[in-house]
Amino acid sequence: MKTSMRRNLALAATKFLLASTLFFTSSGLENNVRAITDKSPHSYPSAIRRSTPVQSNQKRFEVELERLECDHTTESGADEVYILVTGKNSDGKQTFSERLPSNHPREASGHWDMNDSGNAANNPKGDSRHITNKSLFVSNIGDGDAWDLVFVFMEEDHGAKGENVLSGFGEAMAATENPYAIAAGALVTILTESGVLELNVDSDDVIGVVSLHVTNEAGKITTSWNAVDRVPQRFPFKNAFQYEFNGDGSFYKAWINTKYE
Ligand SMILES: [Ca+2]
Ligand SMILES: [Ca+2]
Ligand SMILES: [Ca+2]
Repeated sequence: MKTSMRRNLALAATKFLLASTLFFTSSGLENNVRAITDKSPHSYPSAIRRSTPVQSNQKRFEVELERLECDHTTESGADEVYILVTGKNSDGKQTFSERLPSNHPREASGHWDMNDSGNAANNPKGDSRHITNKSLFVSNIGDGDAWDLVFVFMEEDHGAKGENVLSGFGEAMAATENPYAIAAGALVTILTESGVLELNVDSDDVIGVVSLHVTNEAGKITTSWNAVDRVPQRFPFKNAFQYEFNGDGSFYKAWINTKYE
């Protein structure tokens, strides 16, 4: 993507962020808080997967990508989709950075091949229209603690092969005062300075970015979601949102939910 186009997109996304923050304050937060306190068994279809044993003053919390659907690719042929998850705990000690499906840039194991035709899901031998049930984050949250997390949906082109840009990206995000409220332009700057994105080459593309602030107050888990970049629409869904992403000419839908025990 050209620098000028990137700048225009960043500007548009910043404007959108302002608008979505207003939307969020007026209605999204209420919807979300109501959703997370719904403890009906049907809200938690699968067990929470990865974490250390939960202590009495903690809650085990998971963010799950229930489904990602490709309705328009960034390029002709399949998109190579991966997700960067990064964040920090309010305790000032714990940080988190992970690339899904694995931290192997420009290798088959480091992305999902997704396409906007057909209806295949989780296709191990070809393109998938949908990928489902991906655990994006799991942690035990202590009473009084909070996590700020950012989920960057990416499409791989000629990103740095074999270079570990993830740690630099994670460190820069952890050094950000409030990752949950990061502006679209500031995020693109961090992606560029850490080497995830490179200017003036056929670099990887940003599909869409959302962030999450989750707190544990005396056992009550509260989530707040923010549409950071390239998110034209979102709708309440279960305990989180259905997001639309349109970065770099694409159109994706992501259904994300949260659960705790
Ligand atoms: Ca691309
Ligand atoms: Ca491709
Ligand atoms: Ca590609």
